[in-house]
Amino acid sequence: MKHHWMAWILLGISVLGLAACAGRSQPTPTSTPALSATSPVAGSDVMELAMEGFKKGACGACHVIPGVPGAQGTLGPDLSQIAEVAEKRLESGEYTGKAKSVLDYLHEAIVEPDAFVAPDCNGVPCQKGLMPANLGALLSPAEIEAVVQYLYHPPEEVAEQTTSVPEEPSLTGEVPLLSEEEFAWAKQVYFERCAGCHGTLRKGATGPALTPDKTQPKGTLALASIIFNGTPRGMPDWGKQGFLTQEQTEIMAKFLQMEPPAPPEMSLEQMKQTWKVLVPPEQRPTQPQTTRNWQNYFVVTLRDAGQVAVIDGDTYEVVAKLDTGYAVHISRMSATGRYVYVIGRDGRLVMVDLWPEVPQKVAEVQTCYDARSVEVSKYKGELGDFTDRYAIVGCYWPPHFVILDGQTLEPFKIVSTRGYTIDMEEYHPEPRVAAIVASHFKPEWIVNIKEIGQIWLVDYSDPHNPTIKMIEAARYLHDGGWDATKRYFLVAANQSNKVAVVDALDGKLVALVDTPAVPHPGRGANWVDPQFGPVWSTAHLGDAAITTIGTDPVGHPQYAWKAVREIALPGSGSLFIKTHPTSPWIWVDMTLNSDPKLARTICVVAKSDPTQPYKCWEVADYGRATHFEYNRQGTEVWVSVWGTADKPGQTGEIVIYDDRTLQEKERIPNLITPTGKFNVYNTVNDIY
Ligand code: DHE
Repeated sequence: MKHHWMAWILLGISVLGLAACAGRSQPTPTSTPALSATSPVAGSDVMELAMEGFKKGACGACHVIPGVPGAQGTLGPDLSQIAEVAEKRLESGEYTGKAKSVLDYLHEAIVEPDAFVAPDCNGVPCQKGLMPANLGALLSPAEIEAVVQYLYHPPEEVAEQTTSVPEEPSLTGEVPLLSEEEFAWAKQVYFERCAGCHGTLRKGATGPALTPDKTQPKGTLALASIIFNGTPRGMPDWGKQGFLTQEQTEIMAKFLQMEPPAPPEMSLEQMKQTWKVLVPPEQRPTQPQTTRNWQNYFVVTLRDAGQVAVIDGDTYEVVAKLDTGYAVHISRMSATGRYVYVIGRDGRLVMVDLWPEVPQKVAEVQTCYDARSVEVSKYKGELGDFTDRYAIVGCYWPPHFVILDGQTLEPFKIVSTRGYTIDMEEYHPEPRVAAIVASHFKPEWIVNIKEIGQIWLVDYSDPHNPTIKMIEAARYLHDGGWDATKRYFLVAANQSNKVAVVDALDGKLVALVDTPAVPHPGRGANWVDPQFGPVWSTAHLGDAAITTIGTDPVGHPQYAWKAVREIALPGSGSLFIKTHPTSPWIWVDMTLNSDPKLARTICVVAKSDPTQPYKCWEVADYGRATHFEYNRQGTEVWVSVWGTADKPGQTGEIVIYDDRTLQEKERIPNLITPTGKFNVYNTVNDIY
């Protein structure tokens, strides 16, 4: 059914003839987009017009289209054999749009893309709204017709190309211009919304690289559409969520095609200028002043308020709200549980003392411009008592970690993480520090260096002169937690679709486990599977599944460090999973799912029958459901409803469930964008 290119041009004069020749269904007379002899398009113009149409529509940014330079996109369906695919769909009855023929189908897909959304976009369901709805207006009728023809019957030499022969994307050389004001605005928005996933220098991590060689071939239209609509693999829909207007997404799209500006470095001296001891150690209480059950406090991130709330887990009262860093990210407790260390995305570390009647900030310091992780020294044993002695902050920019005094937050040691990737041994200017955990076996922190794929064991017994063992794992290390014995640390290498397992006792990598797309465990969930014994589970941003990995090399060696079970979920976009040793359930969210209903839906899986979710339900009628935490007793689960800071009544709340009956017990309303919640006792003891 393949034709020489010249023949294709000639046939372009009458697609009706071609349709018959190809044996495909013919377009209906009323809606046919086909060319005719009287069409304004004829002969070799067809190819040119098709190419112009593909370029204007930036189709190659999302699709593989043989013969179109740079068309290697994977967000939309592969269009190499779209006519055959369309024909099968029309015949099978799975198609639900209005087209009666393949040509109609192709035409409809361009001018009315949401009339039928294809079921498969490279392994994930295609997403409504992602394909720009304005192509019908943007392309001339003749261009649309030419594109339809091209896809219907690509010229022979093109049709023979396979998708396994990637074409080099070509730079357009046309860098869009922004005014100074627009550039400054876009730079700030990029830092606030995009740098976390794509990197400050845009070299990619949780999200793909966005350097000009990648973005220019996509062009403004396609980039803006992705920014506005999000993608099924976890890119948020900033336009649909109301964070960016159509015009603003275009400014962002243009910014992304320009060279990324590099932010400044930060010295120890600069950090010290921001350092404040608000209550010196000698003026702090020597025993708890409060009669509250402070070990059952929940420290709750109020993301967009730049605060944490300390909430009494017995009475549900908000005991204190304390100002912290910008877009505050996580909290970790000191080994004794008395102090909370809160890290903001702006690198500001705040230390809170939970012993006064009302919890109080006692010190703060800024350690970088962009940070995500903080941990403390926890080791107590033959080598000394390091509890509450040191803290460590992991930074995204500058790429370094900082060791601080655990009582005063005085920073005293900076270690750069710049280095070479484990796979290509290529220099990387921005290897960011992801999860950090403190070993229970040695005075060591396990520090995950995202972009180069190394897990560093940092010995803090002589913290001015730390020794570091660099373990090769996999690129894009992100978040993770201990197994139930706390000997093995499991960390997601998210864009590598792997979980790395480190033995903290022997100080070595024991496994790299393959998983579905973009594992995202938070700290994961430890439980005992009826078939496979002790396991640890992760959810996924890019796949609708929970992956379960065997963690018992002694009792169940045949399953150890293998993905033994996959549990299907109603959607992807999961961020967190949680359980408790005494609970019958595993709880999981789908926070970043592009369907608003799924984004606020949570599921529980029964440990006794882990083949499928036992129950899924929406926790609110707005916002996104995210992150779980148990109370100290392990009888309640707290879930955040992450709302919108400036929408009164819908800013966010915490919903509390009875963990045995799954019945709702209480709501703590009107919190500003609550996300992570950290119970003092559970965080100190790594219970999850
Ligand atoms: Fe997080 C953990 C990084 C977005 C809430 N997040 C982590 C960790 C890292 C990380 C490296 C592990 C820390 C550790 O254990 O030491 N997070 C990032 C990002 O780079 C990312 C993807 C994008 C960004 O721009 O920051 C990102 N994170 C988010 C959110 O949007 C969340 C949902 C809400 C928010 O804060 O904006 C969010 N991340 C959390 C939470 C944890 C976390 C609650 C800790 C989970 C736990 O139970 O330990």
